[in-house]
Amino acid sequence: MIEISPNHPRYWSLVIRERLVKGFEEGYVVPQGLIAHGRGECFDYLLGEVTIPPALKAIRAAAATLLISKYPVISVNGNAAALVPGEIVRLAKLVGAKIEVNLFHRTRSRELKIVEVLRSYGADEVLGVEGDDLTTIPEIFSERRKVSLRGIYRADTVLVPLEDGDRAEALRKLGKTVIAIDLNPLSRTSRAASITIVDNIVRALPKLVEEVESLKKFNVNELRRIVTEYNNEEVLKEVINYILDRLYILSKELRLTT
Ligand code: PTJ
Repeated sequence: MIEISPNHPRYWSLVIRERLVKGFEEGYVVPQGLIAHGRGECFDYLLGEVTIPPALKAIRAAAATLLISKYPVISVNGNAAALVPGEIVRLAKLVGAKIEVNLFHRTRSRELKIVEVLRSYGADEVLGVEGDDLTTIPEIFSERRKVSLRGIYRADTVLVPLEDGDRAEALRKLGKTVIAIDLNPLSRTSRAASITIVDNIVRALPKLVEEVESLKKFNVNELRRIVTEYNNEEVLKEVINYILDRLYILSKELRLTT
């Protein structure tokens, strides 16, 4: 790992990259995960690298959904394990969710390393690893189809940070509520999910934890109302309009520095 000065104008962005590179060097982030992060960074630039108001709406709906779910599961891949392991464990404990490793590029060695990372942050149990009772969801056309009978298979709500497309659609078809975190508001995952948080996972997960903590005092009817009033299509349109407005303003203000 390189030493990054906190005075560097892109300090946080570089720190986040280093977390992924460390995960890659330790063998649980795939090279494709580094490419996926680059795509995410590009969208994050368009958002201004902040959590925008439509994302806050989605975070609130996601928190309420997790609190009223009977069997929530948090799905974890290599990038999520590298970027937000502590927040995943904290959120799981707060809402009583199971944590399941579910990989697109599945290998036994990666699974075990991700379990080890999550355990080092306090996870008691991590599902989805070979040896656990796994089954297959035939509607999913990738290694992600292997899921735990005590996890994603049984879940009423699945949180899927950093997806790759077909799974969100398949999980919806199976009647599950899908909460996605994806910086790309145009992705298939974003459009297929029940609730899409268009934000960087490193900002979204701590905010989701905070929101769960503050909504915990709400009763079930109040939480249900937050969920029913939420409209994902509208929120995705708001995100796109936010980006359009921002680009329009930037196009007027742009000055080249010398
Ligand atoms: O660990 P594995 O084997 O399960 O593989 C994980 C990757 C990420 C390689 C796999 O899921 C994949 O190929 O994903 P995609 O199809 O590249 O999709 C990743 C999505 O996440 C893209 O829409 C990115 O814009 C978005 N993204 C990338 N980094 C972040 C992000 N969204 C939120 N926060 C990020 N930090």
